[in-house]
Amino acid sequence: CEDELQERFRGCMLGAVLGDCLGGPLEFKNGNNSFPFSRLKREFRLYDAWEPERDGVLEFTDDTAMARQLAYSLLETRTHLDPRNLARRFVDEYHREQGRGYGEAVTEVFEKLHKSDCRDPYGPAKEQFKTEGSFGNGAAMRVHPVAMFCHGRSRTELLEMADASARITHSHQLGVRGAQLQAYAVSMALDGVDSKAFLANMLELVESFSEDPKSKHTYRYKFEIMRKALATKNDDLAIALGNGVAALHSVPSAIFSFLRAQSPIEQLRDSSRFVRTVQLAISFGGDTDTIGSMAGAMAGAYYGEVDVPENFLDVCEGVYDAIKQADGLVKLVREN
Ligand code: 8NA
Ligand code: MG
Ligand code: MG
Ligand code: MG
Repeated sequence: CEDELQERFRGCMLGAVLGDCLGGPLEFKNGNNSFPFSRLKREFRLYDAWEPERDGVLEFTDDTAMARQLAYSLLETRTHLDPRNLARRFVDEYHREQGRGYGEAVTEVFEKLHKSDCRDPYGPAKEQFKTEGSFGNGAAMRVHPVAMFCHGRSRTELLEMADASARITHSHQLGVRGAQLQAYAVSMALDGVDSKAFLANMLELVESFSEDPKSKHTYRYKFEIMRKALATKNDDLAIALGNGVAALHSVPSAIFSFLRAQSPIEQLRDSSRFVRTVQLAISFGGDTDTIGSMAGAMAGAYYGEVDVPENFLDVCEGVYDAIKQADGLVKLVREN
């Protein structure tokens, strides 16, 4: 494909949907434990012989449901993020399809936003968990459209928009920082930044969280584990990095999967680079759809649509909408 931007934007949107759909069936299916690669290979072999008429489709979950609304909101407002527009979209989407597997607490935010007609789009999220706010990964899992929208803009703008999109549902700093880290990671993947500079930049961003020592120290700790594991080619990091629904215990795991899978993994040697990223991410176990989706967004952005095997387009729900949204965002970025 001669249009590199379109290639990367499509890869990003597709990668997120596929990671969500492919990770969905395994979400917490081994308790909090990881999966051996052999299990992933077995699972993925089913998809090679998939027949939609017989096998149906793997449905996307809340991760994609919310990312789609974020993309649609940006495509509608065009020049900026309008928090009330986005809040309304999240609420309407939730009421249309409540069974998408939303986090247990975030539905309270939707109900309160609905009752107040989203007058204060940030108000209800601040009341979560006795006003502590949610530190779940729900703000990070949907943030990749922000990275696409901010392509070519400054990092400050990117981080501000990630923050503004996050706080509609997540006001805990660890949840907001998770969204900013994921947005920055996707943005660097879209720019094709190599793994060494990528990791150095991520660490530099974490060090800049100086007003927020808890996020700085906890995320820094994760990146230090990651750096050592990448140097030793250690793949088994589910316990050290985490696989849970907290942003702190899933965003670093997705970033690790993206970086580690840039080098060959012996047991996944038959998979393309994109596929082995998603397989490694899902092998973490626990919150597999979300770790898979976040890693998929990065890998798709980095390798492009060309690296996404075509057979998955028949397996997963929502892929054609994802392609259309990516094309809309390409057009928007070129106009802005
Ligand atoms: P959320 O805001 O409800 O947070 C998710 C969970 O994290 C909460 O239900 C709590 O258990 C915990 N949590 C968050 N903040 C705090 C806090 N301050 N104190 C104590 N506990 C806290 O929803 P979200 O949007 O962040 O959740 C995203 C995740 O939930 C994704 O993985 C998504 O796929 C979904 N998910 C759904 C299911 C399901 O079967 N319905 C299972 C796992 C994950
Ligand atoms: Mg192409
Ligand atoms: Mg989900
Ligand atoms: Mg999940």
